[in-house]
Amino acid sequence: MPASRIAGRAQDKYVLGGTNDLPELPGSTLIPPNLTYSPAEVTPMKTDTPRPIRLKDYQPSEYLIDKVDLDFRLDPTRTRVRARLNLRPNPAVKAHGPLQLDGEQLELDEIRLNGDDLKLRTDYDLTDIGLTLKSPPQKPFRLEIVTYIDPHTNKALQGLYRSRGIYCTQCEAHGFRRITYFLDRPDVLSTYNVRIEADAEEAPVLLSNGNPVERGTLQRGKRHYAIWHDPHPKPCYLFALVGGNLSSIAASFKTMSGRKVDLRIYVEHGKEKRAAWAMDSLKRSMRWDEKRFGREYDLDVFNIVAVSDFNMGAMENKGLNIFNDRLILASPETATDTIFEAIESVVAHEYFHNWTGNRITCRDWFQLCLKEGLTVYRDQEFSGDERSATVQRITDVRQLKAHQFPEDAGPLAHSVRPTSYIEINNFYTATVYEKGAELVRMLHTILGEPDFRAGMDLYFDRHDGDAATVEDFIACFADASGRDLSQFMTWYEQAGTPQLVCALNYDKRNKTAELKIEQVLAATPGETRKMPLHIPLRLGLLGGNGQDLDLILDNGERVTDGVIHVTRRSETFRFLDIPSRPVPSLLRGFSAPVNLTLDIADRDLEFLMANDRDLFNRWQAANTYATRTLIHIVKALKEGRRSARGLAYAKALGTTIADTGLEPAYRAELLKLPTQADVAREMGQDVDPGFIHRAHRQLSRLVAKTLVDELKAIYKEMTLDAPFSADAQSAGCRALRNAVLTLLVARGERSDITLAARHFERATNMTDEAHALYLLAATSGNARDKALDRFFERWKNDHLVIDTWFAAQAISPLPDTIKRVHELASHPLFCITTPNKVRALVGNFASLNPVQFNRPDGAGYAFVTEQVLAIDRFNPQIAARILGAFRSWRALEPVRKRRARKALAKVADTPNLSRDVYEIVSRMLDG
Ligand code: 0A1
Ligand code: ZN
Repeated sequence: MPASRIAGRAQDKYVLGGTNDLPELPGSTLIPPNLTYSPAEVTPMKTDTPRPIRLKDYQPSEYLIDKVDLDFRLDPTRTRVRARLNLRPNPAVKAHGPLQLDGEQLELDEIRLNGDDLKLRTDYDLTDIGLTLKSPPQKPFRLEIVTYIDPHTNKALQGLYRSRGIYCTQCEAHGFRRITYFLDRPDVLSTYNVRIEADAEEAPVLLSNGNPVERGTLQRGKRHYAIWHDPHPKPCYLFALVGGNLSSIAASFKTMSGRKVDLRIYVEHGKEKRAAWAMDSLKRSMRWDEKRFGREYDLDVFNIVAVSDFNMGAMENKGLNIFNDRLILASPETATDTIFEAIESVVAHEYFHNWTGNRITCRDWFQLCLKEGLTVYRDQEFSGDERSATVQRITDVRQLKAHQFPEDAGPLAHSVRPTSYIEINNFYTATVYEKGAELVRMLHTILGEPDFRAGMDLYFDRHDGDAATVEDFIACFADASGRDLSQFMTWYEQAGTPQLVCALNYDKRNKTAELKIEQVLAATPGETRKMPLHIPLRLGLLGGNGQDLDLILDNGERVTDGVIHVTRRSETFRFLDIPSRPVPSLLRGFSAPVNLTLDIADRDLEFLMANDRDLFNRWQAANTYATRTLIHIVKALKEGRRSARGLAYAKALGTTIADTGLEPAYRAELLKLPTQADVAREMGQDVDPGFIHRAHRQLSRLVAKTLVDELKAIYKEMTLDAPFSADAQSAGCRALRNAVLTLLVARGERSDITLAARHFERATNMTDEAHALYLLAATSGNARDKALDRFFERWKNDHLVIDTWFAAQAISPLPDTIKRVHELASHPLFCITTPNKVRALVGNFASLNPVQFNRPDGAGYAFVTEQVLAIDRFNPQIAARILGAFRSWRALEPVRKRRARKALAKVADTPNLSRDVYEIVSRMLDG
């Protein structure tokens, strides 16, 4: 399994991490201390069956908080938080009842209203989910609340917690309620003043959102404080605080209007050099947003902090982004090219949120795609501009299909804008992020660049400072372009991947080609009736010598930009003046997130692989051909036959990759066969991962044997002497060489293993080293053990790099992997409370090792569910996410399906599940 499959997983880029840490706690299934303490006067809520929250029940807040003053006294186990809130009844709401503030895991110490102490039960009530002020004043008032919190015990990593001694916060979506009692909802926007006081030695760096105002020392330098002011009203999920002993690198940026912004990235001492690429990426992102979207940065400083314990990839807190350190720290020796790319795109993503998410935020959490889909679209465009747009599109589509398509086809399917949830943390999904981005991309395709840009400008203008909805967003494009986008809204409301069934018929006599298109919209959980969608279909018809024919419809219209608009369930487009039978190139650039069905002959795919001027579709033709071949081999294996298929595909592939006019990164994409998961997804039912694995090996070997001379020549040609550079060109050469190595190792000759071992030994960068390690870890024999031992010895003191060692063993298809993952779960460097470690071992095993996770004996399922239940006791968000690996269980063949159901049922029957795991497992079993 190539390294890129590990690190570049789509939504994981933003929402996951993947590497980490010297352990804070040794051992695997060590359960950290119980986190839920109930302060004496709290009435526990009855929370047996969690209740869903529904979009249709949205009501604006009855009260608003205009100004927030926070005063923190940092202490590892007893941090004191004093909040002074300026509240008022919301004039947009008629009736104002009691004030219900959210609050969890808090110890209330003081509460005053306009300076007067309040009395429990007389003036307010307290439960373990909040505080209710019984009769708040019906005019502006001040509330002062003092709470105590325990950052050290907080292993849920929401609210204020400690990561390797650094105090940090994570407030999206509901972390702020673990800091103080508050209206923890995104449509309550406030300005913040924050004072942080701490021990000067323990936390010399004290950061919060906005601009620095003041610093000072106390107790003769033993303690100190910092004051920050954020002038931009924001919801509390964007609040952040960091305190700790950190080092930093600095740079500055001059904005388009000439303002100077101080940029700083904070990292562990000794890691400063590894932050250079992130800083470079930040500066390029800032410039790009000015040029492409006219968006300028709006504070005097922009800070980024890298921490080791983080549930997701990174977080866009206003002026103070907090990152999983895996997505900041990179040097050629320690990080793969995939990580370099991920850093570039996630740094950009978080920065772009400043406008799409922060200046304009979401009215409620159902609108999550408003900020996430749009921001992913923006970061994909940035990466495409910085690198090869075609290769970027190929990798984005691969990821979409690998993660979002299975989600949309299984029990966890939901619309891009969901209508109900039990736990919002379960909705940071590929559907909201990646499909959300595809919807914005389709808007661009439908409207064209000028109208799309006008719509974006209008959105920024009209909604700056607002908490907006998807309707608000779409209205801007409708208003700016004069187009009716009402049908387009269905994309946000309807789950499931549409199937686009196409057939092309050529009429020789009339010289016309007729394209029949049908939208098939299968039912998804809770949604049986589906409406037809507006699908922009970019296409070309290729003439005999490979040129694109003019597309003239029978109404006389010329299809100028190659896009036709499918809006009905069933539709026919007739093209005139087609001289001979054309070869269709449909869904160019993947113009819509649909499954295309087209009865196309192998020879036409070969023709497209050689001639399509749309390079995305040239790759797609190769991919379709490979998938088709693999499925054929799987079927033959199931029937106990040998399939002779594959040679024609291998030869066509040889011809295409011989075109040295194509850039190396693109040729690398061509050489990567569809993954086993791709094949499983395409098969859709009665999936037997064992047969798929065998078919995959068979085809890889055939391709390698057929093209061995060409592959060896490419390997040699791509072995560069030049010093390392992270640029796209050099990374492309490494990717091509590594893709070749993958195939050669699949050939399985002793000399190929020796080549991989040499690749490993001589590697001068982590891209090559990790790639060879993954390949060797999947083989049996001495070379494997030697490489794993060498890697361990070299990197055991680097908490990020060592995760590759865990991952390589977790994804090895060898039968003893199950035993090994059990052992590794007790390894001294494994730490169950560190999300990157859990992802490296358990997450990768569950989602990137189809044969061993889906062992027919059920041992893979048992390992994962045991880990999930252990993790659920302290970090429900991570537990639920790992459990998501079961999302396609219903598509499995009967034996495995039974085992998977049993494993899930065992989880469902466990008492005291978190809301997170409860929701995922119930949907998985019901849907
Ligand atoms: N908004 C972040 C992702 C994120 C979401 C939730 C988190 O904690 C529950 C943390 C980060 C992004 O899109 O980058
Ligand atoms: Zn985001």
